[in-house]
Amino acid sequence: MPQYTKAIVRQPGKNFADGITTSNLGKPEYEKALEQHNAYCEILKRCGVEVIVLEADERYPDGCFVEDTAVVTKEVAITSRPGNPARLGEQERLASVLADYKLIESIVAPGTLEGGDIMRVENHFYIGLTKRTNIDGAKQLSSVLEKYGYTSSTVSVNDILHLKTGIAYLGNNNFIAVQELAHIAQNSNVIILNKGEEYSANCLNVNDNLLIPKGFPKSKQNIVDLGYNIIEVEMSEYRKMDGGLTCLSLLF
Ligand code: CIR
Repeated sequence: MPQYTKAIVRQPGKNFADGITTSNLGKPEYEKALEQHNAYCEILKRCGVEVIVLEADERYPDGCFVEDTAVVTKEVAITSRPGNPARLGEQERLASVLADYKLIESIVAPGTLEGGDIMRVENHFYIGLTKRTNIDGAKQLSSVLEKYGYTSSTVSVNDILHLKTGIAYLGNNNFIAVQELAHIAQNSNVIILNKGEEYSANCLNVNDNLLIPKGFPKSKQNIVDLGYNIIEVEMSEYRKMDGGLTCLSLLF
């Protein structure tokens, strides 16, 4: 797994609850979201990462989900072009921060792409084709990645927001996935999620610590059994807005 030294995060704004959601879990509470965001940043620091915190931008209620705005490798940051019009523009601030650290390439119209659809497995990138990421966006990303020596392939994702809403690569050839996406990992070891625990597909390996959302005991046990060092993270307010652990940071 890549070892990370930095993370960019953006705080939720007071209008966080006005973002896009399909979850039916009720309105998130701003103060609680902020608390959970601070705790998330502290956990990243504990994992050895310097955290660059951007202030909220109230033009974008979903702006804390920074993962969707770029794909970052050792050599390059490819800024995305969000597929939901309400999020278009979020990538600009992130591009200006990333430019201090990386070469910048960009996805351009008519391509759309959100970082939540991109799953890196060693030097290969799976690109989920969803309502947010189209074929044009996938092709653009693929050709930039190829320039830097990475391979990629597309996967169709139906009825799930982003590819990584339903699958995560844990490292060491282990995946966790909802049943519908388990085929992606057919030559690997896959933990297939129990009904009701689907949200825990979105896990995050940070420098060999495995961050998992709090409240999913079966997934937790299955991951512990694989020998990972687990850190449970309270995500209740972000879950209400369809966001998971990976969405809250851009790691590099
Ligand atoms: C959205 O619908 O765009 C946000 N409410 C949630 C984005 C979550 N991001 C992610 O899964 N990478």
